[in-house]
Amino acid sequence: QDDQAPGQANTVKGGGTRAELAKQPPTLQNIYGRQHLLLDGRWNYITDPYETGFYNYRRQAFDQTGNGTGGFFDDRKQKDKDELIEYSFDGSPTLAIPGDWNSQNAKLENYEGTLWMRQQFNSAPKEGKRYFLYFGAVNYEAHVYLNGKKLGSHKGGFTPFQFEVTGRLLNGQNSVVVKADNTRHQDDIPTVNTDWWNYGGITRDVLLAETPDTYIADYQVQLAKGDMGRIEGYVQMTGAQRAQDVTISIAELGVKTVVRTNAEGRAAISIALPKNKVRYWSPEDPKLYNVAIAGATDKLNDRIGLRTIETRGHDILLNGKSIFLRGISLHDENPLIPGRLRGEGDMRMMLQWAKEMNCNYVRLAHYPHSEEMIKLADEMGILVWAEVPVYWTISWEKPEVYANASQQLTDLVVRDKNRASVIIWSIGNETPVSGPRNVFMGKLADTVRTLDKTRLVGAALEVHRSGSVITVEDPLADKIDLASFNQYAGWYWTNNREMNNYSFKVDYNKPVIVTEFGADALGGFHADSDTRWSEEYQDQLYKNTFKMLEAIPGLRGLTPWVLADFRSPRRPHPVYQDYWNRKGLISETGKKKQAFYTLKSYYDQKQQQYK
Ligand code: GCB
Repeated sequence: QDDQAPGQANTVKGGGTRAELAKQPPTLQNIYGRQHLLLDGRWNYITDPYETGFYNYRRQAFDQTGNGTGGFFDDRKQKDKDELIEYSFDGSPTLAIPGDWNSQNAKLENYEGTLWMRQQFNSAPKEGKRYFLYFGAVNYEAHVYLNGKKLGSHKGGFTPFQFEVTGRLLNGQNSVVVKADNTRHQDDIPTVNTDWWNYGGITRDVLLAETPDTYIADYQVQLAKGDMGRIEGYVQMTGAQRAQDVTISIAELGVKTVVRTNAEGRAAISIALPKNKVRYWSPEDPKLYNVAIAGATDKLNDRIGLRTIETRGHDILLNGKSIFLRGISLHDENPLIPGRLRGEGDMRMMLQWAKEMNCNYVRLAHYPHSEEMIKLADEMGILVWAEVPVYWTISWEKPEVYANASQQLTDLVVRDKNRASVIIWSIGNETPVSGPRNVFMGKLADTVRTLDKTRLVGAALEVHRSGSVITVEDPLADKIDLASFNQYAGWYWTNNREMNNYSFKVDYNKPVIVTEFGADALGGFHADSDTRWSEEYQDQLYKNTFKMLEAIPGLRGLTPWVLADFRSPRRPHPVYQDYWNRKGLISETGKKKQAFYTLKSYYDQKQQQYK
């Protein structure tokens, strides 16, 4: 082999440099509402544990040394019979995208590293249109190339990102290549240690979106905080003609407002709603209105629910009325065909299970779930706690780690801010109290409030025991809107008999939300209620927990852990776990465990109480 000469900075068609590429406009609001081509389907892939397709043998990155030099992103095909090329996407196996790789090939079940994926598609780019390559999520680090040219990279496994590809699409066949790497690192978000499977790959939709030259980049259309009579928000245009008139209308309500965007393309929106006409969004009546946003150069439609959410003392007020959050936690994972939820069918199954338990609320743990899931929650009338993977022991003191967490939180809020179902932004789970952690989490709380003033801010805190009293002592509790915590009495400490000697003391004048409790039960394993892993043990633990929780005056909701069994590398017990976390109320074969019905009847009572 030859040494590769260190090349110059990679310039892209149209003269843009990588630095310019970094200044991409924010991800498109309402991606599914746009003209688009789905690039889902079968993608060819190459497993590359040594990153041979990314670095030359001197460990220099090919995309730094110039194009056409050996990187797999070149997607080269042998032309002459004496030509040496040691890879080929043609003839390589395929994966269904969206989809994690771990669950599609037994050899990849535990794979953590680099996989290259390629899709070919046809396009006929039009004059005067702009094009964006949009990824719903890639876990964890993605490098993206179009027709051999690097578009950029992205870190974070659960949030969307995009690259503008105007001027770079070929008329005819195009090749998009993604290098995805799900290697865990201490300084990532999440960090090395999680209780869930590290599913790698392109786990959500890939879209090629088309917009006019000047387009609606972003908007917010939601009720003003605590004001059921007024919509407040903004619209953001991007492009040469960004100062223009934009009309926002809700025909069904007879509402129409025209705003003029300023030189930055932005205009505030404030719309008075007609009295006594609005059907407010709620789990009982998940009414969505067609909202049309139309400028001179672009128009978009969205379906938006109108509701307010506030707290007053211990109460959570939805549209001014006190509610109880009858919830359940869930992962973005299908227990029946293990792997990430692949699409609407899988998602509907999960939310439907929650509804069968009489839930009006879900905690989408422990990272942003897909945009489709949130839209389904809007449609099905399920309130949502949305979270970022600031989980357990993050590197609290590193600015770049904070920047990553804050970016993921920002991307989540940007994406879902028009969804009525989302009522709580959670900034993390079970993060251990310390000075640096308090600063980090406190900043996240401030950040999320600057991004969205209308929703509640939560975090799953931890409890402490002193004698037989369980308390929450966490300075972060002062910065958030809820006294929200996980607790595992009867499972990680004490047992079904002893847990009854404990009681809660939660001294916050805020709604108390128990974000987790639970016990593992192997579906179909029956024994007495003192026998660990049995359905009876889990069921008894739920009954004991309800008794304890009922004594908390401010209790306004719970999301037991967890809706369905899910895979976890941390759960090796050969008989009871087999690398599954068994705290599901539904087993990996879809069978409801006893505690499912116990929780349902508790929720039936709560529903009556809060009628
Ligand atoms: C927790 C975590 C959750 C785990 C669960 C468990 O506290 O928040 O991610 O899966 O406990 O089963 O231990």
